[in-house]
Parts: sequence; C-alpha cells; structure tokens
Amino acid sequence: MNIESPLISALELEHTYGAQNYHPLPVVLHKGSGCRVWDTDGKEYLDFLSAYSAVNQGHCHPRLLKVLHEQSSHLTLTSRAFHNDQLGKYCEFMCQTFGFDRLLPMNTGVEAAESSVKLARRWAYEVKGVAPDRALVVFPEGNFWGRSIGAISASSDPDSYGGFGPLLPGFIKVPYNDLAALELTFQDPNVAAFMLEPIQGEAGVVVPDQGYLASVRALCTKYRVLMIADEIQTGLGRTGALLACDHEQVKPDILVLAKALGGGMLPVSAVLCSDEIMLTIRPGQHGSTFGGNPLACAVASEAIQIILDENLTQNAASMGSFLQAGLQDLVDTYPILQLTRGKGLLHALVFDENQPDLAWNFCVKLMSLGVLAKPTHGHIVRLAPPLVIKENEVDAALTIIQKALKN
Ligand code: IF1
Repeated sequence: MNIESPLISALELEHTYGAQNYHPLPVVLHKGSGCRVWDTDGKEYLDFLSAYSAVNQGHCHPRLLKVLHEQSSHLTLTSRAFHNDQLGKYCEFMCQTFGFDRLLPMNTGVEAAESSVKLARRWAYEVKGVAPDRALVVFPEGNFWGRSIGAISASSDPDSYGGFGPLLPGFIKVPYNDLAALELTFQDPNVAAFMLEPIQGEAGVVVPDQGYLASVRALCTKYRVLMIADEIQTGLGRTGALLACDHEQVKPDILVLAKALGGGMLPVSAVLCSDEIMLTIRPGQHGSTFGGNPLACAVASEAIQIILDENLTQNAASMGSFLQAGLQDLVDTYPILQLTRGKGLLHALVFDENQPDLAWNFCVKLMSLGVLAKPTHGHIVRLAPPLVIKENEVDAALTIIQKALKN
C-alpha cells in the first residue's frame, strides 16, 4: 500500500477495514487539550462538537489523566462478583451531589437509558400495580437515546429504526413540548413513565417552551407516572446549569447521566433514583461486566469534581450567552441562516432545510478555517464546545464562523 501521508493512510484503512456507520468530516485527529485538537499534520482546531458533549471538561484534562493513571496502576476491573474500594464512595458522592437515594452504574448512555426503562417497568408492576407485561413508557417525538433495539423502538426517526424491525411493543410517542397530548396519554393507567431530554440534542437542539419541564413534572406527579430525565447530553453543566432540569427547579424521578460523566476518558453512565424504584431490581436481575468498575468510578468522581471546582456550569452560562449573542448577530446578517437556538453551550445554527448541502459545506469550510462542527439532520449545525472555553476562544470561533458564512 502506497502511504502518501498519515491522513491518507488513516482514511484508507478505515474505509477498507471499518464499519461505514458514520460519515465523518475529512480530518484525522491526533491530539487534544482543552478546547483545541490537532490533526496529523499539526493543524489546530477549536472543537465545537466536544465529542457530542462528552468532553465538557476539555480534552485530556490533567486532573483526569492523573486519576486515570493512578487508579489504573493498581486496579481497573473486578466485575461486581466482588466489591471494590471505589464503587461505594462514588455512589455516595453522586447521590449526595444530585440528591437521590441510589445509583446504578453502567457504561454507555444507551445502557443507562435501557436500564431506566427496565426500572420504570419493574416499578409499574411492583409498586403502581400495572398488570404483567402491560406497562407503557411514553417518549416525545424527536427523542434520541441510543442505537439499541430498545432505543430505536422509541424513535420517531426512520433513519434510526428503519430496516431493524421488529421493534419493541409498549412504547408510545407524543409530540414534544405538547402538554395536552401528554396529559391525554397519561389517562391510561398502564403508563409507567415518560422519558424526555430537557433539550432534544439529535433532533437539532430543540428547546421546549419555558415552563414545559415544570408542567411535565406536575403531570407526572398527578398521574403517578415516573419522570425520567435523559440528561446524557444536557447534563453536567452543558446548558448553564448542573442539570438542564435545574433551570426550572424540576426533580425527575429517574436521572440518566453518561458522556461527560466519564470526562471523555472512558465510557461511564449512571441511573439515579429513589430506594422505592431502585430496589425493585434484586441481585441477579440486572448487571454489566464493566458497570461500576473501580477505574470508571475514580475517573467519574474526578470528572464531576472538576465541573464543581472549576465552575464549569457558570462558565457555560456566561460563555454561552456570549456565543448566543454572536450567533444571533450572524443570523440577523446572513439570510442563509434561518435561526439559532440553544442554552448554555449547547447551540445550533439552522440553515434552510431545502438546501441540506449548505450545512455540510459550511462545516467543511469551518474545518479549513480551524473550527470543527458537524451537521445533524442535514440542515442543522450543532455548536457545543467544551465548557472550559474562554472568551477569546468564543470570539475566535465567531470570527471563523462569520468568515465561513461570507464564503
Ligand atoms: C450516535 C448527539 C446523537 C444522547 C442522548 C442517550 C444517548 C445519546 C440524549 C446514547 C447519544 C450520541 C450518539 C451518537 C451521536 C450522538 C448524538 F446528539 F449527542 F449528537 F446521536 F443524538 N441520550 N448521543 O445524545 O448514549 O450510548 O451513545 O453513549 O449514535 O450517532 P451512548
């Protein structure tokens, strides 16, 4: 094989031997630090995707590297067949930080989301008194919680569920941000739970009306339906509050976390809820080989501590309003932009949906100018830098975004 450059060889090798389940931008990354990443030619970029909000703390955070190295030098994995000296204190720290009785440790977001559906069903049968196999879980249209058979069974997006049938029964979809439709659905006593993202990520950073979350909370309480907050993308400071639910002082019955919980170092996810819900699953009825491993517990504790110590939530709020103002100016200036929307450091630029190539070409242009971002659903570009971003970096990115729009 004639290898002209590391970039060519990387692309060729992936193309020859890798699953083709993504369409990445033509950039091969080699190094990351804070908000910046470098490709194999040493070109520097500002990362405005943050690995889909999994590197809120910034790339290769030194405190995480230290914990990763220390813990991995004496114990990484025991399985849950035995105890380890990290899991208990991690569970305590997380339950006290987020205000829940118990934590179920998993690895990826979809595993934690699946686990929350299993807990909701089990609670419906054992506590709410729903007849066996009759529990229903409600999801908003536009939801995204992963690529498993369960997750795609809840999806309203044919790109997610098409060609993978048969899908799971017992899942109901309602329009997002529509309280009347939701209350109608809750009339069915078999409804166990309603799982929602406080802001829909994959759908294109869809922000519901002010007050929607609080009303969902009230309806779930009124109809004894568990409110499951999928904060896998919106949580851990991303929207300018520790949890997006905090913007409306809403406490879900079940909280699902992942992505930045692992600090971008390794997959760590978690389900937090009450004793009443969590203890419906007894020993041997759920599990995971890596769930709760000492390395993940040590890294996740430090990942949360960094968010608290470095006031990343507050930085996301202040830098986010600076970014949003700049994006709004661009929308007001460039007609190819329809609108911008978002909260904290989770934003989207919406292009004319009849010109989907615009968003892709815009991202390729951004890449050539030194900012990395990716379209979702063709005409929407998500802009979500690490929460450690500084004002000069937001300014630099806005300048580059404007340059890309000019061309
Ligand atoms: C892809 C984006 C999508 C998520 C929410 C659960 C999960 C995700 C709210 C599952 C994962 C990732 C998956 C990745 C693209 C990315 C993504 F919005 F973040 F950009 F797809 F919507 N809940 N989101 O966003 O977590 O199992 O992946 O750890 O699958 O293409 P996971």
